[in-house]
Amino acid sequence: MADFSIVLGTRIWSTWSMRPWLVLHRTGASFDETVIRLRADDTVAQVAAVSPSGLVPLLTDHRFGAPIQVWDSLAICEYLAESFPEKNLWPADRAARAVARSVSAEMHSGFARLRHSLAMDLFAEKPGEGYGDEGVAAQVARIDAIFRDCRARFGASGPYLFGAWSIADAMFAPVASRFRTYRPPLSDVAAGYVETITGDAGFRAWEDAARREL
Ligand SMILES: N[C@@H](CCC(=O)N[C@@H](CS)C(=O)NCC(=O)O)C(=O)O
Repeated sequence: MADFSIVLGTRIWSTWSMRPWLVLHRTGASFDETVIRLRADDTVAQVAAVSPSGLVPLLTDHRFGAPIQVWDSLAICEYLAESFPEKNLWPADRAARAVARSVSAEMHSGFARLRHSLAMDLFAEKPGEGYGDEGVAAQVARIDAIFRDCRARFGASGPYLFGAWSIADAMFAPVASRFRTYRPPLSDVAAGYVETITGDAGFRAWEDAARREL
């Protein structure tokens, strides 16, 4: 048996699945995965049968005898950071880590209008759609400001928000996908960061697996 198993939702749509999957993939740990089809007649029943929260993703750690279950995307990311300290899944520097946790939590709990109007649709091209909806431009501007601020203050050592890849990049990967699909106006820094994330090996591995699901 693999060390971990993870239950995901349909890859082209499930932003909450993509985030912890990218982190798990980055650890190099062995894992099995199950994908539940979202937006189907039996989705609610299928998810309820396996997940305490009635939502995916769900991670199970099989390394310690009795299986340890972790649900909710950010909790899974934190659990993996704790499990693999040598992978530096959060930035090593305290000040950078504080900001990385803050922007990750801000992503996790916020941006409802962007999530609704610019829903992830991994391979779609819908330039201009949704940007005019109420509140979307302001949320795009806030994310652009996060990208510019993190890259300027912490990004000198590499192409990611905090230089080296971190959980913060996984948290914003679905946003990069949305920006590629809907093409809202972005600063050069934000547009460059979107290219970095959508060209990343982990992101491409997610896309390859998504193609096999279609
Ligand atoms: N706060 C949760 C949100 C999880 C969530 O909303 N998952 C959706 C799929 S992306 C789900 O399970 N939906 C169940 C359904 O559609 O019945 C997290 O961060 O993991």
